[in-house]
Amino acid sequence: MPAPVRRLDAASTPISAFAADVVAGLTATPKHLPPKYFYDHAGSALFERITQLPEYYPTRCEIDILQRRAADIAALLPPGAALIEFGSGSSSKTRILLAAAKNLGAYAPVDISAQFLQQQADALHREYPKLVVRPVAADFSQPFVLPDAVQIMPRSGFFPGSTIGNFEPHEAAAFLRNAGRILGRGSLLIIGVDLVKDTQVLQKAYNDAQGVTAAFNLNLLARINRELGAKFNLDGFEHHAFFNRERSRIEMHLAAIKRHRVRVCGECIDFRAGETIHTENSYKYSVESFGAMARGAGWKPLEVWTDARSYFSVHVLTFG
Ligand code: SAH
Ligand code: AVI
Repeated sequence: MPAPVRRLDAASTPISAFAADVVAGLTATPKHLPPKYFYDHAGSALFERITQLPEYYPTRCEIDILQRRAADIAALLPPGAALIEFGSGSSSKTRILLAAAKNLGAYAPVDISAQFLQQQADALHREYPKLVVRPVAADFSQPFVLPDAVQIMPRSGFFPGSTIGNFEPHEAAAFLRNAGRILGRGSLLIIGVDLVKDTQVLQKAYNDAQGVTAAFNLNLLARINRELGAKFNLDGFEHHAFFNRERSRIEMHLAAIKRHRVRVCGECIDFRAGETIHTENSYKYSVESFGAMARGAGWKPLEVWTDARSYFSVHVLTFG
């Protein structure tokens, strides 16, 4: 019987790094904040609600592709491989692969949301008691170390959700190169990538009728209040999300309704009426543009599948 899930002992982002990034982003012009800070425990729970929304098509489309292709993916995974998942969240898509790939050696979910990760890893271990589960609380945009147990196994990567789209394109290419180094020559990466489509469909997905995406966006200010003792009035900001076709990205912003000042970590931050904090980009690719980026980062495309409407794509890549 393998050892139970190992406890995570540290938050993946030290408060001081969070404070420094918040002050740097809010004193810059235009104001911006890194989207990785959406994901404290409350943010992870809100993201799970987003995945259930009727307007948020990416999750349903990707699940459909993975369910149809699970056997093909399982056949490509080397026996005894460790599956390393980047940005695992609730690991719900992983369960589709685990049901098809019976001979995996281990599962290492990597996520910045440390407490949520621990809960999800514990739940997964209860469902799959024979699977070695080794959660890693880390920022995957920085160097991090894989657990010893998976270092000695062949490694395959899983990066669903189109989280790659939250990187700037040059950061996405750097991430892919680094993932190749972590996973090793000849390794596989199964990666979900959201596709360019009708503007209305895109904009609805980020402006849902129930306001869950707005709450997810505003949670960033709530988190700054909770962890850094700021006093943002959440009612003083509006959620804005729109498709910037020139840059091929959904932009999310928080717009100040009126002119005001907030103190954050000893700094006075002034807002003009209508001024925004740019909180997230979600880049949308074509199958070809993503393939070209992956090739430029040292990955060879092996397979690519889309859903019936070509809303979403799942690429299988091999490194080196
Ligand atoms: N894979 C899941 C969750 C996607 S949401 C799905 O497809 O539904 C994005 C996930 O990536 C969140 O769980 C978030 O906590 C994690 N994440 C975002 N930025 C991260 C970073 N820089 N390092 C590690 N994890 C990150
Ligand atoms: C995690 N990521 C791919 C989501 C996206 O669609 O860009 C985050 C999100 N932001 C708003 N809704 C969902």
